[in-house]
Amino acid sequence: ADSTGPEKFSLQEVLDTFRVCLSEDEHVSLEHYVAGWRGLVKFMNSLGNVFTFISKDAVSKIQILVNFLNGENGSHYVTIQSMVKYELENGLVDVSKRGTHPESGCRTLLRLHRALRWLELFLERLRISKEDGKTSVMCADAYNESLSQHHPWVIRKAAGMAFCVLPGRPTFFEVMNVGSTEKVVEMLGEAVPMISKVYKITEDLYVQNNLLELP
Ligand code: 1Q0
Repeated sequence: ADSTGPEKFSLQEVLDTFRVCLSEDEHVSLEHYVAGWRGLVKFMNSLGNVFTFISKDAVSKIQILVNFLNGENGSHYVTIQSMVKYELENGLVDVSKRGTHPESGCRTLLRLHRALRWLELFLERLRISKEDGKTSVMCADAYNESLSQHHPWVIRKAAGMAFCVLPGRPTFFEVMNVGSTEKVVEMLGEAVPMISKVYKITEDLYVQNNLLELP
């Protein structure tokens, strides 16, 4: 099935994608990582038009990575580990300032990686929230603690406005399409550690290769 289609979002599906993206030896499959993001974008789009400015950027980053995957050097892009090795060894990354490789796989993935940290923090807040918890506050707190540090003022401002119109916790849980509140909470309890594992492996890889500040 086309994962960008309008069919109903299911958190379970996204969860499964992030699960299979990790191999036993802790390699992260780029194809599945990207598929996980597609699922998240689908979720965002089902929340309404206000969020398309956010999902648009994610979509274009996903597309850049898909193009590498399907390109003539696709075999080097099977895992994020092989991508990093290949791009660095072949001088395909603008390391300190933008130059001839403004859209390397490494810098593109870094943007999604930073957003994944936001997601991890947000989902954990959602998991432990009470019935009357405000998603806008959870979302903003998670953002301020992570992704916002990489965004200029204008984007922080726009993100802040988007958070204000986020639907409430009940709608949110409903769109996840998992079932009762208890079920959602249970599923989040599975999702968060998994996402955080993928995050940690990527983070370690980027630290080792000194890639956390790619322009
Ligand atoms: C549901 C509410 C979503 C709130 C998302 C928080 C992020 C808000 C800020 C995003 C602004 C994006 C505008 C563009 C930013 C770029 O400048 C920036 C840097 O890229 P570059 O090329 O200029 O260096 N791009 C990024 O930082 C990438 C940001 C991608 C954000 C994608 C967030 C999509 C998240 C969707 C998941 C929502 C699902 C929540 C619950 C799911 C339950 C399983």
